[in-house]
Amino acid sequence: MQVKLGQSVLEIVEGDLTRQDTDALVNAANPSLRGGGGVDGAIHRAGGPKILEECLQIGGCPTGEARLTTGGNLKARYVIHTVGPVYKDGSHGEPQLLASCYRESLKLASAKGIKTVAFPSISTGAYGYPLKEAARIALQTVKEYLAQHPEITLVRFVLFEKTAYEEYEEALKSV
Ligand code: AR6
Repeated sequence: MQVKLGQSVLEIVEGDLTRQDTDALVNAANPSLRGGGGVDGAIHRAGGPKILEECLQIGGCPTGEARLTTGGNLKARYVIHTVGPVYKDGSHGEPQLLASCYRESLKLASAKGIKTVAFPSISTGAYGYPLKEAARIALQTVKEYLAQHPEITLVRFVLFEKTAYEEYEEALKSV
């Protein structure tokens, strides 16, 4: 499913993030930037040791912020590592921090001349963010950014599971 927002495209697909051919992939990392499971593990496995080397040089990333490395062996030239919030009950700044992940990732992309970006569903795996709410925040935040930043021509959400795709589809209809 795809929507046109001004000159940019916002789309959702079901699939594996690591296989995308966008200029950049966004990683759902943790503050250490030392790798982990889920998307993070998949990106480091597919991208090879160069990405971890660069991450260790950077040294870490606070929740809600983003850092850039090259894409190693991935098709994507860059990986933008962002750290989503661990979900407690929604009243510990989680919505603001999650929105910040998407915004800060796109700001890095704009600054680096990256035009096409693929995101996973940040925080909805190991970090436990409820999918419906996370989907709404993700799509709303990206939509607002694209309205102001036509230099980003494509944002693609790559959902690993059918249930996640369906939640994003519902959310995309309403944002
Ligand atoms: N492509 C697209 N989506 C994927 C893939 C993939 N290859 N693999 C998993 N997902 P998670 P988080 C989905 O746990 O919740 C790591 O250990 C998955 O189904 O990867 O932000 C980090 O190091 C889920 O919907 O990220 C951190 O410690 C979504 O991606 C922690 O997990 C996010 O799940 C971050 O947790």
